[in-house]
Amino acid sequence: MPLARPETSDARVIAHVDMDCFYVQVEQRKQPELRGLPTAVVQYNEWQGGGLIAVSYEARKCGVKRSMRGDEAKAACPEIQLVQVPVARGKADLNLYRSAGSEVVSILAQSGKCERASIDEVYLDLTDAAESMLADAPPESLELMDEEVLKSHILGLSRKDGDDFEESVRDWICRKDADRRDKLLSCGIILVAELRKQVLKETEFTCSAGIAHNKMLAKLASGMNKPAQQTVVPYAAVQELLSSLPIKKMKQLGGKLGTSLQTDLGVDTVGDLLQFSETKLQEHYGINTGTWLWNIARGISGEEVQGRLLPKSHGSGKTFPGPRALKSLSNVQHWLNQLSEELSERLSSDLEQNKRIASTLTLHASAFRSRDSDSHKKFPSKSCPLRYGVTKIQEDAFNLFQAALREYMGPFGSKPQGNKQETWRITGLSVSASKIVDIPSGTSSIMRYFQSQSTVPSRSADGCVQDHVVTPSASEGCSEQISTETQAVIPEEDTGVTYTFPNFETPDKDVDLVSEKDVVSCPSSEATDVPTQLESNRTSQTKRTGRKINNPKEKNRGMPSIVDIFKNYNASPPTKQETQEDSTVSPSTSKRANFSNSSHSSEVTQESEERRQQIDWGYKIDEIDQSVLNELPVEIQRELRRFLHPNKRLNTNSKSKGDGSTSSIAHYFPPLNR
Ligand code: TTP
Repeated sequence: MPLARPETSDARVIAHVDMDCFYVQVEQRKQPELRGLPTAVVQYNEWQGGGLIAVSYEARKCGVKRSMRGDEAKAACPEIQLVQVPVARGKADLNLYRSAGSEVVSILAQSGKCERASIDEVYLDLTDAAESMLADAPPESLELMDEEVLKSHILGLSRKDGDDFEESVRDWICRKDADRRDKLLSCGIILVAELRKQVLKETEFTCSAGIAHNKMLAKLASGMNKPAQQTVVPYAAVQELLSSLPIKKMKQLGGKLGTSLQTDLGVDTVGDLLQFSETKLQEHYGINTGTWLWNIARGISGEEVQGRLLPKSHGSGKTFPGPRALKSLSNVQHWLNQLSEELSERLSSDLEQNKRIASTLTLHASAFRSRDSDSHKKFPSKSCPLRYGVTKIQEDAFNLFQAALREYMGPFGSKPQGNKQETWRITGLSVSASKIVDIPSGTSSIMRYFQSQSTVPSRSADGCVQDHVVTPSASEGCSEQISTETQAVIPEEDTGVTYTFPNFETPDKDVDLVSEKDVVSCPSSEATDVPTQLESNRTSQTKRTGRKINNPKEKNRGMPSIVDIFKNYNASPPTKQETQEDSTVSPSTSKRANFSNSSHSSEVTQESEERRQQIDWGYKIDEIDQSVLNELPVEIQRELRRFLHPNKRLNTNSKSKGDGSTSSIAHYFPPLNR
C-alpha cells in the first residue's frame, strides 16, 4: 500500500541526539586512563559483582551486555574495567550523570527548540536554522564539507559497487534537483554534525543522532548507527525503514498495546499495520489510538518538540531484588525516608534554581505476596498533593504506601490463610513528584517582600551569607555542586529496554509518572524542613560558582529558602493548649493542617483564626501589600485573599469546606517547625 503524503510535518527538520554509553563516558572523563578500555558501570550491589547498567562499545565487542552481572562480565572479558555508580543514602546517586547530561543540553539548546527527553537524550527542532541555511548558504554552495557530515548514513541511498561512500553522501546532500524537504534535511545533516562536534569539544562526550522530518523517525534513526554517527531518514526511505521494524520497538508500543496488536491482529512489524484501514484500527482501539496507529504506520507523527530543558517530574527509587526484598513496615519506612530525602533535595533545588513547584507526590512499589494465587496483582500506585519539606514528604510517602498495601493485600492482609498470616515482600520502591509548574514570573518580588521583613542575614560556617531569600544569586553562592536540572526518574522514551520499575536504579529519564493512579488524601504533619540544595540547572553556573560546602551541617541544611523566612517570623511559640492539641489530634487534624484547611472547622472563630495566623506565620497577614499578591500562583492568591478580607473570612471558610484545598500556600511553603 502506498504511503499517504504527510501534509504538515514533512518539511520540518527534527534531530534526536542520544549520548553513547553515557554513564561510561562520564566515568571515563573522570578517569581518562579508562578511555579506550572495555569498561562498564556497575550498580551498587555486592551480589555477583553488581548489575551492569552501562557498557562501553569496546566491552560490547567482547560480548559484554547490560543484562550481565559484574562477575559474568569479567568472565566474558577479563580485562574489563568495572566502575561503581556513586552511592548516597545506600542507593545509586545519579547526580554526576544528570549534571553531565545538562552540560550537553546547554550546548544543544543554543541551536533551536530543544526538548530534554531523558538523562542523555534530546530532541531538537532545527527547522528554522535549516531554512536560514538553505536561504543563505545552501549545501551545494559549500566548497568544503566536514568529514563528520560526509560520514552520515542516509537511509535508502543507493550506491553502486565501488562508489566512494563519502562522495555518495556529498552528492546526495548537494543535489540541486532535490525537493525542498530533502534540501532542508541536507541542511539538518550539516547542522547536526556541527553540533555533535561542539558537544565533543566542550564536554568530551560523543553522541549519535537521527535526523528526520519528525520526532518518531529521528528517534528510530539515532540508534541505528552507534557510536558517534548520525543517520538520516529522507521521506522516500520511510516505508522501507518501517516495513521490517518490529512493532514493539516503536515508542509506546512496547507494552500492552503492542502485545494486543501482535496477538489480536497478527501485526509483527510496523509495516504489517498498513493492511488495516483507519476504521478497522479505530474499531479495535478507539478513534484516537486507531488514527494514531494508522499514522505511525505511514511515518506520520505530528508530535512537536517541546521547548523543555527541565524534566517533567522528579523521582527517586530503589529495587530490592531476591533476598533483599523488604518484608517489614519499618524497613519500608526506612527506605521511603531515604528516597523522600533525595526527592526533597531535588524539589528544593528546582524551586530555588528554576522557580518551579511540583504539586503531586506519587508512590510506586513492586511487590509479591506469599502463597500468592494472584501473582500478577500489581501493587497500586498512590498519589496525593505534595507538601514541601522532607519530613512531610516522608510522612506522606509512608501513608501512601500503607494505603496501597491495604489495597494490595485486600481482605487477606488481616485474615490468616490456614495457619499462617499472608505476608508481603517489596521488591521496588519509588517516590516521585510531578505536575511541575513555573512560579509565575515576578514572584521573586514577593520573595523580596519577605526579605525586606527579615532579620540580619546570618552567615554560615563556610562564609556563605544566608540571606533568607530564594534568589538565584543566593543559591549560587553556596551551592554544593551546581549541576543541571534534576533527575527524572523514569524513562519517557521506550528505549527498547523493559523498565519493570521506573527509576529504580535505571536510567534517569523523564516521564509523567502520574497516570492511572489512585488519589488518596494525606494527613498533614507538623514538622517543617529546610529544603536543601544539591543541584541547579545551569551548567555554566557550575563553572562559575560551583563552590563546595565543607560543613556537613550546612550541606544537610541546604540553601536559604522561603521557609527560613517564616522561621524568622516565629515570634510566638505555640501555647500550651496548642501543644496539647498537637499531641492529641490525629495528624490530619493537626494545627498546620488546620491552617491550610482552616475552612474545614466550623467551630473556628474569626478571632482564633487570626490568632493562629499570627502564631503560624509570625506576622500579620492583614499587613501584606495586596499588589504583591498578584505575583503569586492563582491558588495561593485565592487563599491569601480570603484572609485579607476579614469580613469574608468566616464565610469563605465555610464555603471552601468541600474544595479539598489541595493547593494551599501551606502546601507550598509550610510555616513553622514545631
Ligand atoms: P541508554 O541511552 O539506554 O544507553 P547508553 O547510553 O548506556 O548506551 P547507548 O550508546 O546504547 O545509548 O541509557 C543511558 C544511561 O542510562 C546509561 O548509560 C545508563 C543508564 N541506564 C540505567 O541505569 N539502567 C538501564 O536499564 C538503562 C537502559 C540505562
